[in-house]
Amino acid sequence: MLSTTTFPSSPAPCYQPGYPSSSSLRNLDPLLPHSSTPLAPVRKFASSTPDITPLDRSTSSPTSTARTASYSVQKQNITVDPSHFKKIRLLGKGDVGSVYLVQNEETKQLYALKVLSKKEMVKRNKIKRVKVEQAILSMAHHPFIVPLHHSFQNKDYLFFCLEYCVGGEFFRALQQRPGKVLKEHEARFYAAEVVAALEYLHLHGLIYRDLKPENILLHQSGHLMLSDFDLSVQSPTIGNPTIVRSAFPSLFSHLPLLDTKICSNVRTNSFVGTQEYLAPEVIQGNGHSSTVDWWTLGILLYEMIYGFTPFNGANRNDTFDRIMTQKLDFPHFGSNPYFQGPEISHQGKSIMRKLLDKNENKRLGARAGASQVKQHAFFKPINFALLRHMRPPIMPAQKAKPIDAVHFAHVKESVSFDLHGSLTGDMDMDDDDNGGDSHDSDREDLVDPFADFGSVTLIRPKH
Ligand code: ISQ
Repeated sequence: MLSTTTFPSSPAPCYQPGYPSSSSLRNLDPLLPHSSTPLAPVRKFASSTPDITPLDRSTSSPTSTARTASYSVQKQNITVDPSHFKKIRLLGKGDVGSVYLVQNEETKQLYALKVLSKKEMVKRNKIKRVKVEQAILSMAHHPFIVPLHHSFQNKDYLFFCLEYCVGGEFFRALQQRPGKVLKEHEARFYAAEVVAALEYLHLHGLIYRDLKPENILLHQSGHLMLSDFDLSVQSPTIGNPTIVRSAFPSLFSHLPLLDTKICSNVRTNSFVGTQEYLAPEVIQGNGHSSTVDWWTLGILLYEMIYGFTPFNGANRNDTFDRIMTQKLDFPHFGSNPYFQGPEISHQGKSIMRKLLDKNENKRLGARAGASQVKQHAFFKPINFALLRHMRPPIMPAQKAKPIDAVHFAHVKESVSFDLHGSLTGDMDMDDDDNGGDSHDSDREDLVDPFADFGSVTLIRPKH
């Protein structure tokens, strides 16, 4: 039995992130209905309609403070445009754009510049999604979320100028480990950082929805950073966190829990995510809530420890079948020649079992959100308040020069994108259809759908 006390005002979570002003985060559209069955045969699925309306970020003064606490992000209307940057190399390509390593010509600071083609976004019905992504990135201020420094646009493209994460994709770092696995204590460290980031997002009424190694970057410090918010969704109303007390305190849960689940108390029907990471309720399509993020954390933890995901099948339907019905199995490490340590602990298996409960209402985190997850015995060795000061298990090679981007795959740029020129250079987009996202783009000529994608500069303290 639980008793619930409403928290009097927004408390500071463990990283004192500062809170969005109520007006900046609450003017969101109601959720839109489910729209994307049948499923398209692609790895990542997205419904054709994003679930939220971008936040109103209009600023009347040259500098405005988006949040109230001392950790607030300050916004400035400094005019930044592509001519301020020199392109160094292509870091990655997606379906509507590319990410370049760029250098600010004046300050010599390196950034990751995400360049999105307006034409492609209109074609794939991603207009609202990109505005939502901008809203989230410019609001977020957390050590494990990639910081946005500037966003701006020109006639053909939208630009997100993001912190450059020298360590590259976590996915690649995992691939390079012997046996493509981490030791349990290493996996625990990264899982804890993910929990901290998800806690922050949930407190702000956001569901991340696309947790996977490909969306995690490694900062120069070795700490991870979540990137890519284009599938995230925000609750139309943000509840205040509450205190939950258990009537039957156990050894590990004698303290009251801060219920952050209530902050992102939203159910959405859109079908998004990456096949192997999809939660059963997402596949079912009857709506899902922030507990999908705890399911994906379970899959991530499993993949970090065992080197593969637990329900991967021969094809999409087989994978979905397994997610819906297959019991969670733990392989024996005897079969992995690279594994030299002890078996996975009882606590390790227990947290994976509880995160991967097919019943979303029984899943770890369903009762009180992140605080409940943090209280699991698996995280006992973790001091969440000091996480960012702990030494990460994988440190990007400190000898390598950041500008050499040694932790990124060499992606060939088939058509050179000219940051300084007329900017009519056509970026090479993948041809895959993203979950039935495409639609007729004739409307594009009538109104500029990106007119309200404002230029913004965020004053960030150095990491
Ligand atoms: C930051 N650093 C390197 C690569 C990136 C890709 C996408 C978003 C941010 C990034």
